Order: sequence, then structure tokens, then C-alpha cells
Amino acid sequence: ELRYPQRVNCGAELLDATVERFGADRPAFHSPGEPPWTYGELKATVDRIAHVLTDDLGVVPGNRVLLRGPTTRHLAACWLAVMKAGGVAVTVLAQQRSAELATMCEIARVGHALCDARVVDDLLKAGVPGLRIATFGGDDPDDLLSLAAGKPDTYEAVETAADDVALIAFTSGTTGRPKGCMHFHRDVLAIADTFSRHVLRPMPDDVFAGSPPLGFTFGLGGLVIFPLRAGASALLLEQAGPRQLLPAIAEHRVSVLFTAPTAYRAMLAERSDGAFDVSSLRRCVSAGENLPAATWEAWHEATGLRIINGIGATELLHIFISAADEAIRPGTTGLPVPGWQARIVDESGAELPDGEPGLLAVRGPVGCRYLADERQTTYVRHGWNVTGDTYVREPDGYFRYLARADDMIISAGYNIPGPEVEDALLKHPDVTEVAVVARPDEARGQIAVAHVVLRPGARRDPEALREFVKAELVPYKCPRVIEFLDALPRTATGKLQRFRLREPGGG
Ligand code: 3SK
Repeated sequence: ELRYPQRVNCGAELLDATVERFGADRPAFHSPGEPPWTYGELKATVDRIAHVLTDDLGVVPGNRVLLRGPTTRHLAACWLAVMKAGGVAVTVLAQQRSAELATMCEIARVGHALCDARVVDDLLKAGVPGLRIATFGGDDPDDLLSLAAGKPDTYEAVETAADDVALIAFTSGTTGRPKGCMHFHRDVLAIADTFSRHVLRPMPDDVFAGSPPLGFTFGLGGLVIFPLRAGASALLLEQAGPRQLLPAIAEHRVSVLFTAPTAYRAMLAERSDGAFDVSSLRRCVSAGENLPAATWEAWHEATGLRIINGIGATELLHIFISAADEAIRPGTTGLPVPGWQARIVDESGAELPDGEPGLLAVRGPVGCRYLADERQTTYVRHGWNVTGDTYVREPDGYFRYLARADDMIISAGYNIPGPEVEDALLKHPDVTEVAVVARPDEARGQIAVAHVVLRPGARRDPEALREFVKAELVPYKCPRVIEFLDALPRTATGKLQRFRLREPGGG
């Protein structure tokens, strides 16, 4: 069981305690084309910003501070400064637009914002009453960093309680009004001391990198919290698509990679000529959506690396089911991360036997706490967090993903898990992306429709793809309709927006 002192500040734990343990001269953050920031430089920058928050911007413990910008070390330093000053970081994505920002600021009662100058216009347009905005990274001579330059380079962290709120992270799922998820100082440490410590097992010489932005808890954990807790370093990339990741891995000798299945597939396509050196990688993490066995196998064959699959949620901050090394079973997500429990339940909350599909329910050191949102009672039932995913637990205890609860297609009385059909289609050499969703049908109630993205130059032949699926799966699972798209609709964090494919004309 994890135990933290009653008073603990996660910013001080991640930064000051790590400097004390490993020294100030080790690299903390790398940025392309710049010398790395050492832990000493990072700490001085964070502490100066914390002084600006307290002395100039009037932030007091408990104030909510919006953080917004592309993935840079200054954004990461702002997050750490808010933590040390006892503020509550409200993390959003650089791509979110003014209407979404206005809603999130209203829900979280945001009073202050630290924003990269390049994306401040949408925040200004959001017209949040009373919001004090400080920018960084622009040419304003009075910006946050200019103010910080005149401040002392040490700051005594506020003695927050372990269960003071540190972070409000928003989830909109793939649709609906966003929900703010509150997380405590101890939660931030708990994700490092469970998934990272026991599954990832980072070492101080590791260099982390990846595609999820810092406004998504997958990225905040993988690119800031986990490396700092381990005394390691992270490469922060503003552009982290597959095209940028591959050369960056080679150039910076990245050893721990965080990204999503789509990016692994895109990197495989990009790397098919063997042009990039990925020999520095020793850990590859995949989360954000289901990792099909075909993608795992293809990456393994091309690189020799075994992807660490995982399921996480903004509600629970990070990954709670996963497996590494020899414990990996391709096609499954893995086992509950040490410190977490998981089971499969029915709608009434009763536990189901192994082999029977049902709702995934988990509990552990972090729980869902929606900020003033009645959907709390749907997510937390009988003390368990019900994530909205349909899973099955195999007799060996491994958890296997079937679908999001609302991705199950029921056609003429048969259950067709959309992701299972997707896995089958992804084995076809011409298919690069696919989403299978339900379409209403008079005769069958619903039918399965596959939306397929082909590799450039491949022939659009729906019948050939249907035959291919029939050779892989029981024929009732074969999609009745196949539609071809140039790209699938995704959220800013890369999650597939199935609901858009279900809308009339959505294909
Ligand atoms: O939402 C997710 O899929 C996720 C995955 C890993 C870690 C954190 C999150 C929010």
C-alpha cells in the first residue's frame, strides 16, 4: 500500500527531492536545437516562476491556474511552479478553441492563466470574466519569463496536504460537455509509484519522449511526472507526429517512448525503408486506445521491441492495467498494475466469472472525482470506478479489451465487438486505419459498417476485404458495408470519434 506523509507537495517531491537524490547537474529536459536544461536549471526556472505567481499574480494556495501551450519545457516548468505554489493546475490542450476554453474555465472557476503567447488569441477570445493571463514564449517584454528573470532562484514549496487538489484535468470522452477530474498531490505521486515504478521501471539514464501533449494526463505522466520521479530526462517536442518522432528518437537516443497504436502503425509505414535508427529504445508504451495484436506483432517484428500496452483514464490519472517484458500477452491489456484491483461486473455491479464479457471496474490509489458533475454516480458505482469499457478476464487473470461499452454492435441478435473486427481488418496489408461502428438497420436492428483508410495507392475493393474478414472471423462478424475514407475523425488527443461515424453521412 502506498503511504505518503500528511503534508506533501508533489512539485517539491518531483523536483527538489530528485535534485537532492541525484544532483543538480543531470539533464532534465531536452528540446530540439537547444542545450538541455539540467535539473538545477529547471529548478531555478520553476522557483522563479513560482515567485511570480505568488508575488506578482496574487496566486494563493487553492487558486485554479489554467496552463495552455504546445509541449515545451517552459510549459512543464509552469506546471511544476503551480504545484510548488500550492495552486491547482487546470490543464487543457493547445488546440482547444475559445468556446471549449470558456466552458472549462467556467466549470473549474479559473482565475489565472499561464499561456504560450503563440496560442493566447483563443484564450483572449474566450472572454473569461476576471481572468489574469500571463504569457510566455512571445516578445512581450513584461511576460512571465521576463518577470521571473528578476526573482530569486529558490522557492520554499507550500506545505500542501496530500489530499489537497493539485490538478483538474478535463475529459470530454469522445463527445459531451467536458468533465473536470480533480486529482490530489498524492495521486500525482501514486501514478509514478505504481505504473511507472512497477511496470515501466525507468532508470536515471533513460530519455523519455512521446506524442501525447502535456494537457492530456497520458503525456503529463509520461513526459514530466515519470521521468522526474526517476531522475531521468525527457525530450519535449512541440510537433510529435510519427514523422517527427522517428528522427527525434535517433537523434536524442530516446529510450522510453509513449504513444498510441495509430502512431506505432504510422511509424511502421514511415520506417518501412529501414531509414531510422530506433536502437536506443528499450521501453515502448501504448495507450489511449486498444492496441491490436497485429500492431504489437508488426512492431515486434520490425524492431524486436515488446510494446507495453496499457489502459488509462483521465478520471484515474494514468494507466491501471498493463504488463511488461515476459508478462506481456499480445492481444490483451495485461494485469492490474500493483496497487490496483480490477474485475468484470454486470450493470448491477455483480462480479462476472472469467470468460464472460462485462464492464471493467477498477479501484486503486486514485479515484474518479468529477468536479460538480452528476455523471460521478455513473462512473463510481459501489466503490468501483466503472470505466465504460467492455472487457473479459481470461482464466489466466489477463484482461482483454472487447469494446467501449457503447461500441458493441448487436446485429440480428449477435454481439459483434467493433474492435475485434477492426483487429481482423488491420491484418490486411493494404489497411492502415479502420473503425467499425453500428448503423441502424430495419431488418437486423443494427449492421456493422467498416470505415477503412488504405495505404496510398491501394485499390478500393470492399469485397476482397469482406472475404479477408470471413477468413479471420466467424462470418456474422463480417461488416455488411465497407466505406473508404482518407482519414478517421479523431479528438485533439488522438481518440477516435466513433460517434461522428455513426451520424448519418458520417462516413
Ligand atoms: O485516456 C486514456 O486513454 C489514458 C491512457 C493512459 C494514461 C492516461 C490516459 C488518460
